[in-house]
Amino acid sequence: MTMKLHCFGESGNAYKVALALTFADVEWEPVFVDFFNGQARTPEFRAINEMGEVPVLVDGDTTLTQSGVILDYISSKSGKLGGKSAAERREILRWMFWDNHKLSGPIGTTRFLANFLAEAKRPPGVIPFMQARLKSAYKVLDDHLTNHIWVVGAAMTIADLSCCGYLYYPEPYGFDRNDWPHIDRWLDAIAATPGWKPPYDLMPGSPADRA
Ligand SMILES: N[C@@H](CCC(=O)N[C@@H](CS)C(=O)NCC(=O)O)C(=O)O
Repeated sequence: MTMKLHCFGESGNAYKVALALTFADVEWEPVFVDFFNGQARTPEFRAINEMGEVPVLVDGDTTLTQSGVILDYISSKSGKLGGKSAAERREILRWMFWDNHKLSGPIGTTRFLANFLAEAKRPPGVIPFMQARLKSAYKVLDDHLTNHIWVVGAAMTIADLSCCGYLYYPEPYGFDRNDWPHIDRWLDAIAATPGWKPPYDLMPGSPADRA
């Protein structure tokens, strides 16, 4: 049965899932959520996800939210992109929790403020504050990748896909690949995987639609 991914192009958290579905050779189709016109706040959407967030994955009778949970489900169900031992699986979880808290979460907010919120509504000082904190996170990842080809183990896993989700987006939010050579090498390696596409080619909706 075809899995349905409720998503929109700008969502880095949905992009992680779209990449995992693609790389795991799962049959899936996107269901566009009109986030910028408030669809995620409607009662109809809250009935699918009480948290009012994308991504949502629907697989038959199973509905899942939170990208980390969804990535774990895809990996368990497909037998791909997972750890090779209990210790590796824990290490994958460790990096996915770190990503949600220190990397993807703050990037999502910073990128939204810097690109999608009207300039007049941007709270002064918040963007530079977030960017300074994010620099520490980029350094943690870049340092880790100096002596690891992949985030965990000897092959690409859902930990890589969780951490990379936002780093391919073109809008400026303070991350420049040229500053982080090991992240740069690792992003190239993920992008060389068959089926990889940039976010706005893999999911419906992009800033161009609102231009
Ligand atoms: N921790 C969640 C974060 C999900 C999230 O923040 N999604 C954004 C889009 S990328 C969203 O739908 N936000 C709606 C809102 O904050 O109102 C995950 O990993 O799935």
